[in-house]
Formats: sequence, structure tokens, C-alpha cells
Amino acid sequence: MKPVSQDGPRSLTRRGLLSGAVGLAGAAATAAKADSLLDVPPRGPGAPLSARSERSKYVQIARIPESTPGKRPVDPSEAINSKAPIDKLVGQITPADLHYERSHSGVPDIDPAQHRLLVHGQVKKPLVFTMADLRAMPSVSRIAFLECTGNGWENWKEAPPDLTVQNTHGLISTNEWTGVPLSYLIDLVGVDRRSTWMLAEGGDGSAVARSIPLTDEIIAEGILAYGQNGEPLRPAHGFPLRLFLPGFEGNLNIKWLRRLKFGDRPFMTRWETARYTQLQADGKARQFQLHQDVNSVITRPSGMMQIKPGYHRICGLAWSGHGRITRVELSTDGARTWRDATIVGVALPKAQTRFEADWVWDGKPTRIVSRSTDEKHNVQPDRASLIARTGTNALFHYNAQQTWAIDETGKVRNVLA
Ligand SMILES: Nc1nc2c(c(=O)[nH]1)N[C@H]1C(S)=C(S)[C@@H](COP(=O)(O)O)O[C@H]1N2
Ligand SMILES: [Mo]
Repeated sequence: MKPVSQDGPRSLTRRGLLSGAVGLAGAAATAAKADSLLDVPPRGPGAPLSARSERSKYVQIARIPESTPGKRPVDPSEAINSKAPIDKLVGQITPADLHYERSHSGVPDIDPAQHRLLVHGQVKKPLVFTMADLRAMPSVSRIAFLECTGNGWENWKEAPPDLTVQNTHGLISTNEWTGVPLSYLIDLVGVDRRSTWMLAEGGDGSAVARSIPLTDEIIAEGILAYGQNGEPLRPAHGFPLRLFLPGFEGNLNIKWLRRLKFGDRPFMTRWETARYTQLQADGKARQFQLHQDVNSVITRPSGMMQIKPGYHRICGLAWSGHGRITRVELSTDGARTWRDATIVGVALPKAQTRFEADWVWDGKPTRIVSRSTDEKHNVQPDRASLIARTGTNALFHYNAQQTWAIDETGKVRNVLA
């Protein structure tokens, strides 16, 4: 990665921000005014300490429950997913209560003391594990994203102009996941060498079940997770046990995991025959498109925000199911010219990665767009090339560059390109 515009933005940040020349006039205070800020009586006792802390009452931040694309607002009882407020989150980790949720038949109430995991099929001996058994095994923790394959589906066919980035891209979150390495369990139960597939089944009403190919990558990275951001899984995310497969489509990450069955071919559940397939332009369906592809989106400024001419810090997220993000480029002139954004912090493999760049908006209508590249040299496609490859029958795996149009009043809107 070559941080091309390091010098430019740096000097712009210091001089531009403080002089107010580019818009943030309030940042500079006179010495006299600054002293008077200390001239107030000390505060009295604050709120008592509590068993659990809550968000500040000044912070309004929530997920939005939604149903199929285009249907909104939605009655929460009809919601099929609930999207993360990625425009309001500021770091790389999603708080557990704001992690996006996709549940096909609601959230079951499972007593961990009663929960069992059955492991059977082509194994030396079928075994049943309790949660205590699993907690006694070696553990790993990993920070990685989870993304629903439906993320971005709002824009397959048209671009509703009034969408926020929470609507268009809120089906991704990044947490730290803790649990038993899948490889440990596979060795423990003595999975037959001829086993090339694993069925994972959930204990919810719809018993979502998927066939997972036992590739080296999945065996090495899969986790039977019981922990999320340092605490037991939340019920919405699979309590007490879920499968976590970094970089692979959300649907494979079976929640409320109750069964793993090993075999030498895919089990062809309805979830991979009728549901999570991709209808292509020629009318044939593609099965088992399992990796989440390289992607990125500008979260600020983004859909339905109102901006003023002058200085802006463009912020966004990039991620790839194939590994680390190595580069994020940015265009503020509708994809005609590009420059590199700065990657903030450490770009972890298969985790949300933040990017930033300075920008002075001259007040003229324009379009802003980001484009990411991962360590496997996958480059996020523009919409025209994605559609040329896939047609518009598809519903899943939309990873085209996201364009935001800004009009002369400073209103930001969702557009196709
Ligand atoms: N048992 C079960 N597992 C499931 C689902 C479900 O409905 N039931 N939804 C799947 C889908 S489509 C996605 S995108 C992810 C969502 O995980 P989250 O709700 O923790 O974000 O879980 C997957 N695992
Ligand atoms: Mo999903």
C-alpha cells in the first residue's frame, strides 16, 4: 500500500482545521476564553455506581429491523433482519447489542445446562457434548466480521435515493469470537479422512442447516463459539453455541448449534437448494458461493446526511472474506480520479478495517465512492462490471462500489453510480 496523499492531508488537517480556513472555525479559542472554562464550581456527586453501565442518554444509537428490500418501514413482528448502525459506530468492533441480526424464526430460549451438541456421521464414534465439555476444551479468540450474503441487496436492481448506509450496508458487524477450534473437535471425534463435508444444524424453530465443505481454510479457522466480545453469546447471536467461519457467508454461521454430521458429499438442505443460491442472468442458479467478497463503503458522509461546503473527514469501512484489506482508494469526482485513503489501525484479516481521508467540498454537486483491494489482489468491482458478470437476477453477494451523490444543497443520496 502506498499512502500517496500523506503530506497533503496532514498539513491540511493542522492548518486547515485550526485556522478555520476550510470550515471548522469553532476549533480555535482565545486564551482568555479558554481560562474562563475552568472558572466554574466543581460538580457535586455523580450518579451512583451500578452493576452494569448503560449508554449515555445523549447517544441515540440503535439497529433497524427490516424485511425484504424496498419494504420499509417495517412492523418489527415482520422483520427478517436488524441492521447495525454503521454510520454511528466509531471503531472496528461492533458492540454486541448492536451487532446485526438475521434470524429466520426468531430467537429460541435455550438453557445452556440442557443444551447438547451431537457429532455424528463419518466419525469413529458419535459423541454428544455438553456446554461444560466444550468449555473444558482448548479455546481461541478471533476478531472477524460476520456478514449476511444479503448485505447490499437494496441496490441490485435500483437505488432507492432515501437510504442511509445502515439500510444499504448494515448487515455486517465485527466482534471478537471465542470458542473451541473446529480442528480440535475434528481430531477429537476422529473424523474419517473421506469426510469432505460437514452438516451444521441449529436448534431454532426453522432448524437452519447448511453443508460446509471441509477445506483447509475452514478446518483451520472455524470456531465453535460460545463467547462474543468477552461475554457469553447473546441469545440473538446463537446462545449458547454457534458455528463461526471467518470470511464465509453469514448463513453458514449456524446459531444455536445442536448437530454436526460428517459425510462425503453435500447434504443438499433446502437452505442451499431453494434459499441461499444465486440466480444468474441465464436463469441457472449457482450454489455454494461461500466466501464474502472484497467490499467497502463510505460511512461519512453517507446516505441522507446533510453536509456543508468546506472541510470534511471522509470515513468508511472495508472488509474481505479472503483476508486483509491492503488498500482503499477514494474518488470525490464520481470515479474519474482516485487517491489512496489512510487505513486506520491494524488491518486484521477478515475484519472490518477503517479508512479515512481529508476532503474539502467546494459546494458543487459531486459523487463520492470508495474501492478496496485485499491481500489476494481482489479489487472491489464497479457496479457495471459486477452486473456484466452476474446480471440482476441475483439477490446475494452484492459487493459493487457504493456511490453517494451530493447535490448543491449538500444532501447526500444513494445512487447506482
Ligand atoms: N440456526 C440459525 N442459524 C443462523 C440463522 C438462523 O436463522 N438460524 N441465520 C443465519 C444468517 S442468514 C445469518 S446472516 C447469520 C446472522 O448471524 P447474527 O444474527 O448473529 O448476526 O446467522 C446465520 N445462522
Ligand atoms: Mo444471512
